Order: sequence, then C-alpha cells, then structure tokens
Amino acid sequence: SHDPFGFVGLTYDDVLLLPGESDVIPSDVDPSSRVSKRVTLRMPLLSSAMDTVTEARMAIAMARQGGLGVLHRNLSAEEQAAQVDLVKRSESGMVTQPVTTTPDATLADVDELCGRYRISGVPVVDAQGVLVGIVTNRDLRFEDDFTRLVRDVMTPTPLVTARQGVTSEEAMQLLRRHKVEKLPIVDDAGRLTGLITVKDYTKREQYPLATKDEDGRLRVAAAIGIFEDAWKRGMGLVEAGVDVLVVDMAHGHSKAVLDMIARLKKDPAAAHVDVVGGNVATRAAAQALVDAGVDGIKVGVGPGSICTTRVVAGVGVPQVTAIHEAAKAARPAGVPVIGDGGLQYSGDIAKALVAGADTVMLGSLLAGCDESPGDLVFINGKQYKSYRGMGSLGAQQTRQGGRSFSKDRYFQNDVASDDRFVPEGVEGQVPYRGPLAAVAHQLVGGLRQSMFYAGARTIPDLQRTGKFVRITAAGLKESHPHDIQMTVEAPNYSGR
Ligand code: RVP
Repeated sequence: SHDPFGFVGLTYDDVLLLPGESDVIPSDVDPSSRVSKRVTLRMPLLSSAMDTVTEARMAIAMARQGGLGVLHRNLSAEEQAAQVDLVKRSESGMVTQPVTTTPDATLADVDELCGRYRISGVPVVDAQGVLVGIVTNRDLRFEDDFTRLVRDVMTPTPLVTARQGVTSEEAMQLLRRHKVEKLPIVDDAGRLTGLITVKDYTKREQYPLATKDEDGRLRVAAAIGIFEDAWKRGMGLVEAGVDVLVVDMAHGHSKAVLDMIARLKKDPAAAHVDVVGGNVATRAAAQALVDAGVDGIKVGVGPGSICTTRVVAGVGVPQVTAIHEAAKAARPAGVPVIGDGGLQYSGDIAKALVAGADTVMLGSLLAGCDESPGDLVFINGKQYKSYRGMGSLGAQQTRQGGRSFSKDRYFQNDVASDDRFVPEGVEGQVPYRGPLAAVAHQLVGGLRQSMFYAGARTIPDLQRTGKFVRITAAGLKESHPHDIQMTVEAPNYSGR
C-alpha cells in the first residue's frame, strides 16, 4: 500500500562538521571546484539568477573573484544577451571582435560607446574594416564640441599595431616600448582583427583567480526558461558568448525541463556550452536530469531566504538532505551539484559540500553588495539594498514590452493578470555589505577555516572525508553567540 512517509530531512542548522585530524593551515587549502562538467571555479560560489542579485556588473565581479554569475532572465532576450556581451568584453587576453567606430561618426557617438562598454577608446575602421586610426580618452579630454567628426580628432594610422598570432609577451613589450595603452591587431590587408589593451594585463595581475575561457575572457552563465521563446533566448545567449546555460525552473523534475536540456545538448550550435538544469531536491529528479544529458544539477526546492514555496505549496526538502539525495545520482554520473539557496553564513558552504554539493549559489548573502542591481536605501541611519524572490509579486510585475518574464519559473505563464498570480516569494531588503571582493573574501575565508578544521586540503578531500554531527535546538543556540549582548558586529556575523 502507499506509505507517504519517508525519511527525516535535515538542513544547515541541523548539522555541524566534525573537526578532523589536520595537517593543513587555512591559507594552504585549495577551494577550487567544478560547477559543471567543463567549467571549474577557483572559488566555489555562484551568484543567483535574480533581478536583485546578478546583472553584468555582479557577473563581472564574481568571475574576477574566481566564481561565476548567473544572469537573471526577468528581462527581454535582447537585453540579457547584451549583458552577456558586456561581461565577455569586460576583459580578455585579446578582444576578437572589438567595438569600433568609423571616421564619419561624431565624438558624441564615441562617448556613448565608451560609456556603454566601459572602455577608454576605440579603433576607427573604414567600410572595408581596414584600420584607419584610433580615438581614445586623450583625444576627447580637451574637446568641448562633440558634434565634431572622428576623422578630425582621431590619431590616424600609422599606429603601433601587431599581427595576428602575436604572443602576450610580445604584445606587452610593444605596449611598454611605445607607451601606448591599446594595441590593434591587423591582418595582411590592414583589416582590424583584434585588440589588446594594457588594462587586461593589469586586471590579470589584480585578479589572478579569475574564471576565464580559453580566449582569456571572463566566463558568464545565464538563466533561461522552457516556455514560448526560451529556445530563441538561449540561442541568442549562445551567440553572445555565454559559457553556461542554466535551465532555471522552480520544478526541474518535469518533462518540459528535461526536453529542453536534451534539445540543448543535441544542438551543435551549443556544443561548447555547458547546460545546468534545476531545481530539484530528490535522487529521482537528479537521475532524470543526468539521463537527459545535463552538465550540472542545481538543487533546492524551497530553502531560499525569500522563498515561500514550502508554505504556499507545502513542498520542499530541507537543503542538506536535498543535496545529499541529489548527489547520490549525480556523483556516480560525474555531474557536479550546485547547492542553491538557504545559506546564511560562511559555515554553511562547507556543510553543503560535505552533503554532496560541488559549489553553492547565493542570493541573500550577495544582494547587499555594491555590484548587485538596485540602489542603497537608508532606514534609521542604516543602509540596505532591496532583495526579492523571482516568484514575488514585485518580480512578476516587472514588465518589458508588456511582458513579464518571471512567472513562468513557477509554471504560471498562462496566468493572465497580477491578481490571479500565486506568488511563491516575498520582497524585502538586506543590509548593505560593500564591495563583492570583501564579501567573497569572508565567505571563502570561512570555507578555508572549515577545510582546515576538517583536515581537507581540497574540496574533493572534504567531500570524501567530511562528517556531520546532528545537533538539537540547544546545540544551535550554543553555536551562535549567546548570553551576551553583542556590541560590535563582525564583518561575517550579524545577529539573528
Ligand atoms: P538565498 O541565498 O537563501 O537568498 O536563496 C536564493 C535562491 O532562492 C535563488 O538562487 C533561487 O533558487 C531561489 N529563489 C529565487 N526566487 C525565489 C522565490 O521567489 N521563491 N526563490
């Protein structure tokens, strides 16, 4: 007969990691891990595909720190592809399709281009694509007439250039010797084929752990759905250079999600792109994704800080158990697991990894950063940033071209009006946290301490040897600061 009761589910606050014999110190451990079959991160953190967490600016910051940003999809397909483009162009060994201008453009045009792409100058090409000059900040600085034409202001050829195939050392030497900041790359006919900038070299030194593709460009992931124009959106993102597509649905164990994954994996145009699917919370669901050919599995039904699925629908699995169950199917298949949602402190990262995750995805912990979308708000002299669920009424009311893009995450794409929508999330705010670099340092620093206590030099070591002790409500109380009045908040701890 049908017995609906299964096992007890545990979450982060139910467990602690056992200290283990250790011969490593925190600065020696290696927190690298795989996010999908072909993408490895030096910092095992992803930023959530949410409109108050990840747009291009956050994705750039995450990749620079060694993590990965997943661009949200509550905007038009064109705008999302433009965000991918922004990340891919932000820095690189060599830009292969540089932003260019023409001799007949105005300085106002150039100024707009530089602002949009956050660049300091652009090569000038003629109708055949032949390099004829360059305009940089220096040419614009003392200019007050922005109706003037590029041809009258640019530094014309001959310029310091290099041929295709130049090594990065040679390029660096050329930049240094001629004291220029940009090195156009040209072919035999003088056509512009690339651009190397000094900024990319300084960025390389500044962000040695950055997550990069084979061409030295930052990696970026982006979310798509399954309904209507989701396929077209996905292909537009692939064309823009996305590295990982995330089929991002509240219930990943559904036929339409599996079909979408299988279709993406079969399409030659997307052959170089990894496909992550989710979200799931059971072993059977993870197995279904594996069978559909997925490259990474995202786990989490209901753990999110802004999520109300577990009360609205009464559905979900406490996150540590959900990760553990999904990993039972994913691990033997060699498919990495992303533990998505529910992390409140840095200590939760190692708990997720020991449960079976390879990386974790963070929403509330990153929504307060400078790089997340949205403005600072002041309340009683304290600073906050807004943070909302993608299943919240507010997110669903965000419209572009008369369309909302977020309700289909909850399979309510057929719902005609806002008052018929059944939200599965809420809107709120989180304390302002400053730049991502500082937040990421604390999060990874906490993980390094975890690995040191557990005696694990690498994340695979931690996954293999880490052990939990289950705790009670009294144990949890003891874990937090207790029986004192906290007078100073730590950068990695605020009261509950
Ligand atoms: P958290 O880090 O606990 O804030 O959770 C973030 C996660 O919550 C996201 O990555 C996503 O999986 C999930 N989410 C986003 N919107 C909603 C919702 O409205 N229910 N849930």
